[in-house]
Amino acid sequence: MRIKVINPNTTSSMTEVIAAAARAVAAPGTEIVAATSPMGPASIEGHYDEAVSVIGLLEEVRRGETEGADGYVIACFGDPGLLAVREIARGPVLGIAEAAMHVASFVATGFSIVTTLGRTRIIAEHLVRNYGMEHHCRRVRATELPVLELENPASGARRIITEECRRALAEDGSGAIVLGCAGMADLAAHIAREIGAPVIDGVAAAVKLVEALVGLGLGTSKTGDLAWPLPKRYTGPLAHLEPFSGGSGAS
Ligand code: 5HY
Repeated sequence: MRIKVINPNTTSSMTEVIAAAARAVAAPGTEIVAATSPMGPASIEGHYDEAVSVIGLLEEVRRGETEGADGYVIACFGDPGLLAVREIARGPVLGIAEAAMHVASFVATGFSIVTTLGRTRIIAEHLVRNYGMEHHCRRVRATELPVLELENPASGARRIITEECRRALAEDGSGAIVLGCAGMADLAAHIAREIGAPVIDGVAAAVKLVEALVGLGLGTSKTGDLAWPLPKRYTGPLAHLEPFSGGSGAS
């Protein structure tokens, strides 16, 4: 099977971290196609960044539909454009936040999310409610680390995130940690060893869940709100994103 893992920001070095985490858990026979959004923000750290990032993401999914992708992973913790992507995809589509929260709820009654900037905390809190995870998510914590500082060795990111995870276990009554950024994908194993509790990276979790869904022969339902977008005229610089009248969003 072929799983397309898309980084909705435009920072290719971050896509490399994401791709390595995805390939590390992919089953034999699963091909990981990693893609960086061709346009938009270098990092996603708020509602505006998220909104603009969706266009590049949709471009990559439309391309994936012509490349025979069997499933998709949206590798950004805000799960930007999740439902829009599901409308134009045949195969299953998972956001890393959704995947990580569900996996965490399988291994602990309560989990904490440790994310980057405080201003993005609300985005994670909205997703907790959207996914019905209020009974499991004990707290969303921020480290005030900008997304792109995660890959800067001088930022102390690994130490700062590890200490915040340790505090979460001690103070939130949580039994597991969900890492709140795709750029943290390479830290999960180290932090789990350090704090002695499950640490869930959403990229890895989403890859395994997409594999499971494809293995079950399941794709995105085309009955109801996730049916193909209705054909209509699109104008201006986004005219090429016009829904394809034959059904799929792929032209
Ligand atoms: C992410 N931003 O996973 C989110 C994390 C965040 O560019 N990739 C980003 O801080 O919301």
